[in-house]
Amino acid sequence: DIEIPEDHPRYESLLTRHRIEDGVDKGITSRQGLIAQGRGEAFDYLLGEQTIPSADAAERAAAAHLLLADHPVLSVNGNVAALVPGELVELAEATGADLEVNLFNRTEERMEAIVDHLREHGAEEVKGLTADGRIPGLSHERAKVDADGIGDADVVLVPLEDGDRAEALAAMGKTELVVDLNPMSRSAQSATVPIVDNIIRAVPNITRHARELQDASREELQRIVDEFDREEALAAAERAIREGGDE
Ligand code: PTJ
Repeated sequence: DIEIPEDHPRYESLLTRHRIEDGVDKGITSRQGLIAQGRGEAFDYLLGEQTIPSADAAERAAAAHLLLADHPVLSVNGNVAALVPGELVELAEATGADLEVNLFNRTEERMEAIVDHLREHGAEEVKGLTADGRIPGLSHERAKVDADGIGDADVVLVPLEDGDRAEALAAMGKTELVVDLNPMSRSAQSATVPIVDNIIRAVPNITRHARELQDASREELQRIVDEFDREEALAAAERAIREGGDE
């Protein structure tokens, strides 16, 4: 492991980058994942590497959606598995959601490496290997899901998703919670709840909100869901990026 001094001004960013490199070495993250990470870092830098208030509101709305759902699923790709494996297991526990590995560049080796990695971080059941369901409108490999996982879900958290798949999932009528640092990406634009924040800050913050809302009534959760304004959240994020970190 490399040593990064904790007082380094960009400590978090360097640690994140190292986790992605490690993910590639372990066969978890794809090489394209490195490019995706670089793109994300640029937006995060412009946001001031912080959770802006509209992102916090989106994370609270996402927590409310997950708690209200009949069958919530957290979709895991190679970047997310490298960056926040333990944090995803905690979010799944806090909301009763399933974890499903779902890859854009699907290979059996990487599927299995990610399932093992999540188990090492405390996950019990991890879906995705059965692949007996399909997302309509996508080419074969990219369409594969578990019929009793994402196939059956009413609410799906899809972090760092490719735009085509985000749109195809939305077209299936699923409530999509998207984490993406680029508010102009098609994924963020097609989301029910676009969360413009780094996945390493977003997932723990959704969990914190979910724990806080554990005893909330369905009416209260529904009110949080209804009050969230996706257009305003996207506009606020774009303003923050253009104006340098402040909404
Ligand atoms: O592991 P696989 O095969 O499923 O592939 C995963 C990647 C991410 C390679 C694949 O989904 C892909 O190519 O995604 P894109 O089209 O590059 O989109 C990734 C989006 O996530 C971009 O808009 C980035 O800005 C954003 N992003 C990258 N890193 C982060 C991020 N958003 C939040 N947190 C990050 N750490």
